[in-house]
Amino acid sequence: MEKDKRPGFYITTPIYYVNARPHIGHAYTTIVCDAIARRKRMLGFDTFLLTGTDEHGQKIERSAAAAGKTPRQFADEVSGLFRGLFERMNISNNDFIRTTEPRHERGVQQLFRVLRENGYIYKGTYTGQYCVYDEMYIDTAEAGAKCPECGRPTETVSEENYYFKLSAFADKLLKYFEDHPEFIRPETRRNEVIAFVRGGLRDLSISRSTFKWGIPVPDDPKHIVYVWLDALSNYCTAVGYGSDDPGERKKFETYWPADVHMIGKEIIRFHCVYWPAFLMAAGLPLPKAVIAHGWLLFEENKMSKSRGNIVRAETVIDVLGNDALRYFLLREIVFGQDGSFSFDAVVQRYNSDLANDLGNLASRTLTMISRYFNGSVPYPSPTVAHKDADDAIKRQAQSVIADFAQLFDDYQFSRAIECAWSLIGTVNKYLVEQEPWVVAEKEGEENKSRLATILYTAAEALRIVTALAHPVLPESTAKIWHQLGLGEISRLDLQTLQWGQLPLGGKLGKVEPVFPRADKSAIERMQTMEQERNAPAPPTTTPASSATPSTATPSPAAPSPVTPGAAGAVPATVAVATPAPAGDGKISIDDFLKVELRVGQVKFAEKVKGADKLLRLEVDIGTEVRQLVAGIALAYEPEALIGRKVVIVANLKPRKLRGLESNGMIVAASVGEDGKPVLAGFLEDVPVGAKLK
Ligand code: ME8
Repeated sequence: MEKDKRPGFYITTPIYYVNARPHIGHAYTTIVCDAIARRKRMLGFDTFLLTGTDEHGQKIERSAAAAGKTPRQFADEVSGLFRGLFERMNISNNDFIRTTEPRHERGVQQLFRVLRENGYIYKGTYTGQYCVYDEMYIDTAEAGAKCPECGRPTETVSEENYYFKLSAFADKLLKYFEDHPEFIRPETRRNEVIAFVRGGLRDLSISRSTFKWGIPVPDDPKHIVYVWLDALSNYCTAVGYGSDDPGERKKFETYWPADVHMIGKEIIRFHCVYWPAFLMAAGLPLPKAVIAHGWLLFEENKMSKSRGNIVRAETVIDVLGNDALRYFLLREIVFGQDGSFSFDAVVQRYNSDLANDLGNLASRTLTMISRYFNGSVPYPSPTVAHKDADDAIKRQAQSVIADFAQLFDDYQFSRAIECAWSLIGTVNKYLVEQEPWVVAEKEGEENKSRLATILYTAAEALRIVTALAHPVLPESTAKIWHQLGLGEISRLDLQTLQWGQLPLGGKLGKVEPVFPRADKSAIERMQTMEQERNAPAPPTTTPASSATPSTATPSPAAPSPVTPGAAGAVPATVAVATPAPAGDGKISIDDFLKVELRVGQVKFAEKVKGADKLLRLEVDIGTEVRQLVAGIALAYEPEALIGRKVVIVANLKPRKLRGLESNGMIVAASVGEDGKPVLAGFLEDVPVGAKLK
């Protein structure tokens, strides 16, 4: 086979932990990489997009145990959820690596051997703190200290380990950062990493010996390889590192070093200090860039499985489609910074930018060409019916092609999209001003020519915007491309894109609306889907603990392949018992006392219209009567609740559900396979308003 002459481009997402199911944060990084990869392919690069799952380590071992599964069963299930989601999202990854695959395990052992042979590994004893949640050694912390990254309690470990001579790399790393200013982006992260390295590097323990779920250290299988050395190696093992197969070796030569490792900002140290040091020690080239983006926030906090404030990508996709989610994340979030996610904002963006701007431009332009020119792209008139306004569109389109490229390739996705949409705005305005529908009513050749010019101009601008937006909106732009009569959009060569390539006389495809408007109910539908998916609690996790009513602290170790504990995500429905927090599973009494639990009495109860699982309750809590919306309708008839004493979490922020304000949570156990809620109560009589402590 002849060698592929195209330039290569290798981009990676982080590999995601399988301790809980995917959420929009994971979808975000993956979508960003997918959009970049699609554009690179359209520019003629031999592009390789890698994603996958990180399946070893103490966190996963514990999560699996809590779910009553073997680590492998557990990892298979959750990894399958990630893979399934990415397929559904139409992610164009070339491979999906799992760290439990033999090809990866072989590669990690190979790397370990090379590091040892090169003299960078020695045996020692680590006694110090470890954060299981971050899978990170905190060797500066005292016993009992909290993790400086996540605030969870660290655990003291004392074990014989293999150490990596990280301290030998401080100067080399600093020199590398200086010589390659483009290695870490954005600049703020680069400065952070430089400051960290300047502060001094200690040798790093790279094996564990007190648990089993990992890759055995070669020639010393009592030890397993530290999960971050294991995980980071995926970027090499996925493209053939450690394989004897000539085809795989060739692949490694072709794609390594990676062009971009895309990550969230919280894992920058692993990627910009440990990983380059491992690679230097192994004599392998370093990736060309590590790009750290900000966090998606939901209700002002980082969206994370441990907080329980997650939103699933499927919810948005079910209601508005893949492209709506992609568009929102790339347009609304300023890449590199933290940005808020809300259902209202997604629907607003969808309606204004997709349904209104792009959707309108496509449907009115193509419908008029169908109506007035029998569905064939009309010939613009170069002379008689030509106006300055037409030239202005052409000029803007040419500069948008250049500006979009510059902004997008500089990771300024939001500005790149804004730039393309400025052309849509201009053309929509042009149509309003040129009034082709009025021109069409007039007799004579000149008017016919004028109409042809206007519609050609609009269609050509539409073609250009569609081509540029394809990496962002792969599904809908493919439809518009077909409607323009242009066939498969993926075959387009973006490098040669310019004004004037729309074939004259070309026959349009069937014209259909691409972005049906979303009405207000879309927001409610998404909110309800999230609530219903969250509450009741997951049945498959810890049946033993689910019998005990609790205040539903979402657990960092919440090991559910289904959903972490409900209440963190839906503070207004029903508090259900969830597994204990990670670490040593303890919270302080002060933490507990922050939760105000009170006895309340149900005064009124009714079903919430259109929501099978929700009841609206009015509950007397001694000082006032509160309205609550609770997800208990499948387990309790409203009438049966009136007069009943219940336990309420009284100091939660109010929240709207189905348009109703909910002021607090009702406490229930989650029982059985389907997590049926069972309300907490008392055997003795208790006064309304009494506090629980
Ligand atoms: O850290 N906003 O896996 P992980 C934006 N296995 N991005 C988010 C996000 C949020 N709220 N939440 C998650 C790990 N992400 C390791 C990585 S790589 C060799 C090993 C995205 O499951 C973001 O990319 O905790 C973040 O870095 C990654 O998911 C963390 O996923």
